[in-house]
Amino acid sequence: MGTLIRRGARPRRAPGARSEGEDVLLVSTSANEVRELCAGALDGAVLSEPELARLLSAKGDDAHTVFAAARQMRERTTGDAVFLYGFVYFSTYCRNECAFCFYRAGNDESPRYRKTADEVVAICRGLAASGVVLLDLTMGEDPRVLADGCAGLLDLVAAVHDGAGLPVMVSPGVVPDEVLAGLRERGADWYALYQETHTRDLYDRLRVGQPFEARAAARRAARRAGLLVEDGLLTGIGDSAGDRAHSIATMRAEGWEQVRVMTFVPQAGTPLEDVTPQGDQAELLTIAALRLALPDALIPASLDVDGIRGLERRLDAGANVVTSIVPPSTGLAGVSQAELDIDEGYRTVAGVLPHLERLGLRAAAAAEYTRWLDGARERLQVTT
Ligand code: SAM
Ligand code: MD0
Ligand code: SF4
Repeated sequence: MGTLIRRGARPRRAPGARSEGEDVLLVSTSANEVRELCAGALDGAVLSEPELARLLSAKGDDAHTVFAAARQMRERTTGDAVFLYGFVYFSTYCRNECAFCFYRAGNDESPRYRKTADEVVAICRGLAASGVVLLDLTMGEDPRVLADGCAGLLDLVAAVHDGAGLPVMVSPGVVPDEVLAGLRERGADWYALYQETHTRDLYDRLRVGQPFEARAAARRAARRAGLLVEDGLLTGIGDSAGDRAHSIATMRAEGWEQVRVMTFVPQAGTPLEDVTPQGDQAELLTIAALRLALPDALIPASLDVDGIRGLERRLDAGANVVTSIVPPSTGLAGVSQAELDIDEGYRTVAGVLPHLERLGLRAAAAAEYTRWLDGARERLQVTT
């Protein structure tokens, strides 16, 4: 991996003795370093983990330099197009005990429901008519849906694929390799499975009782089955800039087609409910660093963290997808914000469009998204 900065050439601060003049020098050194790293990334340099961590620690004007570079990178790949994804959390039952999740098995406070296939297809048709370009079918690890070789899930994907006429993403948790192949056969395009962190000991505290390797292996199996893959991380759960840099480098090495980051939202009734919520600066810098490290990847701005008011910040950081568009009045929940902005109708295509317009961006049409998918599959064939 290339190192952009010749570290020996940088001015050094004498320990304990910092004059006013040196402060100025330090500030401009830091600004120069961030600018140099961003320029290097835009020139095609592969940033090392320490360099990514440096970008992730940028503050004030330096952070704005990183966001501006990320926007420039996005402009080169998907231009002003933004892909809007519909989100259907069709079963909130789960057998797992993820420490961060509202829907962990032991939590009595979360709403539990399971939609029928007919209900899901009707919701998906409505979402398609509203202008989304993809349908993300998400579930807790619901034993009923996973029974009999995941028959319920496979049938549902076929019904949505045939009935709604849009690309489909499936977010079912870890499923066996043959089920991944079955999902592809029934028309699924994407498999989403987030590691949350690629730092093993932190992972073990978050995804309690779920082997680290099994999750990583499921994504690779999905790719072999012909699915495009999304990985992602959580921030604000005890991760450092170094951990985030490691996640970015790991996801870059795998070359996933979509990568995401979400800020942890503390949930009632869970072991992490009293964690002090972090602002979203770490998430925004991670979006930007992801954009610089994986220029071709789709990167979501999720409405599921801070609702519609957080959207423009995430797009300004280099995201080119809006996720967690949920139709109002259907009884559907979000994952980390179960209710925020849903029944108000802000998490809809109509709610999102004015924000895109203000930023000089536009919602891509379904045909444009299909072309993006075709291009991604072609790139995959060249590299694997
Ligand atoms: N049950 C499946 C699984 O866990 O893979 C599918 C659901 S998955 C799409 C839910 C994702 O939402 C998690 O992987 C995590 O990244 C995010 N999430 C869950 N709880 C969250 C919280 N409290 N704050 C922020 N993000 C959260
Ligand atoms: C989102 N609530 O996009 C959804 C979810 C699952 N593939 C995505 C985390 O924010
Ligand atoms: Fe279940 Fe997914 Fe929540 Fe973990 S993150 S408890 S697997 S719904």
